[in-house]
Amino acid sequence: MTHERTQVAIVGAGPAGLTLGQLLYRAGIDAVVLEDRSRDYVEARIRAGVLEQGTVDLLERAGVTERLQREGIVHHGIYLQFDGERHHIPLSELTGGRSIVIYGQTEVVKDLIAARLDAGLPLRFEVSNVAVHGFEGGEPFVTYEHDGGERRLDCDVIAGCDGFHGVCRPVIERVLRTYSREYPFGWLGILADVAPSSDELVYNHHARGFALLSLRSPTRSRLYIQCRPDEDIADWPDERIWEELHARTALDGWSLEEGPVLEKGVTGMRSFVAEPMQHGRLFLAGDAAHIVPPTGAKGLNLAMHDVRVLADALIEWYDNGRAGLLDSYSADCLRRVWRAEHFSWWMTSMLHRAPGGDEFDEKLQLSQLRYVTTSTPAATSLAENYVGLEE
Ligand code: FAS
Ligand code: PHB
Repeated sequence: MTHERTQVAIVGAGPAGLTLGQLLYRAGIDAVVLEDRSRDYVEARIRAGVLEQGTVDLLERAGVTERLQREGIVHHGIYLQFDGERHHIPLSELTGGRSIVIYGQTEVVKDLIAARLDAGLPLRFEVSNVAVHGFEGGEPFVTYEHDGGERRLDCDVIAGCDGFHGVCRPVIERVLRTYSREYPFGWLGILADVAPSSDELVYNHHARGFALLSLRSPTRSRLYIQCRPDEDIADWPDERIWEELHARTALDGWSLEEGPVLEKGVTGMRSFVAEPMQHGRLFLAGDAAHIVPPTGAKGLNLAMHDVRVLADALIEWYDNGRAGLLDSYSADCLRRVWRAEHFSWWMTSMLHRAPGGDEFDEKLQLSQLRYVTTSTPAATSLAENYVGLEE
């Protein structure tokens, strides 16, 4: 078994792990990033598309926004559509100028990987049998296999950035309290080679189910429809998907443009939080600690907030020997986690047709939608959560 030492061992090369590695590097703190999938696999995963300004600012601090500044699309509002009407929520007007940036998580990950490899920093893909040890006794280390050999990585701290299905949260299961809600529906998402048919995102409430019109670039659309969580994508030929999208987004005087479907998939939906997000020298960040339904566009942005808090805490610890921010890491993250959990649940409940829901449910949803689109205080509440609450 080969031995190696670093300051911070980062498990997972998703946006959380990669951004943490970059922030630590720029602060002169060594880290090793371990990823069990291949680079191609990680870079091909299509996930989030909406970046809060805080996320863009953090990526700027990480030094990886050269392409984002060129290709990112700034949006100042979204639409809510229901009862045959499309209403604009002027996000920037309601939040003193804050906006969102449309830039795929896939692109964020590609930029972070390129930056790390260009700097010659350790990022190991296709590792296996990762296990974390010693984090309760102050001498943490990670064991794993790579290139056919067994490895041991000694460190001061382990950052569990390995997502919902990773290995870091399970090892502290006994000290965790978890909170979760499974939703009786999921999203079927497509990436289509066609210009978006609307200038900003459109969240559609419809009797047949929710639909979302989003985008990835001026020539590439990202669209979703609510579906059963166990939907078999093989049952959804492109024609059926477009038919459902037309039905759920129809609006007088407007039409949805179709195009070649480049990618399609079904993702389930859950709300989940594990408390606390730290134990000894193990710190959980991102989806390893919490999951939100994507309706509020919070998952990626929440992961980035965790990583900012953790990076600042580690820098304080290494530079000044003070552990205060590390000790309060979990509490400092969970305030924002629960705000995002509530907002994501609220957006999801307002816009999706729950199987078995009745007319009373629908009337409540329509009342909420009408209130949010006609009351400035109500619209402001949605807007400030959507663009990301200021620290
Ligand atoms: P990730 O899951 O992104 O990264 C964890 C990394 O750890 C992965 O690369 C994984 O391969 C690796 N890993 C796992 N186990 C490991 C092990 N044992 N050893 C080493 N590495 C290991 N959010 C939005 O805001 N909007 C959306 O539309 C949206 N859509 C989504 C669709 C899907 C299908 C999914 C699953 C999530 C979606 N999300 C969305 C949420 C998503 O963007 C996450 O919030 C974001 O990826 C969180 O980043 P990380 O915490 O880095 O976790
Ligand atoms: C996306 O573009 O993938 C997207 C946008 C907004 C959401 C969820 C997903 O709420």
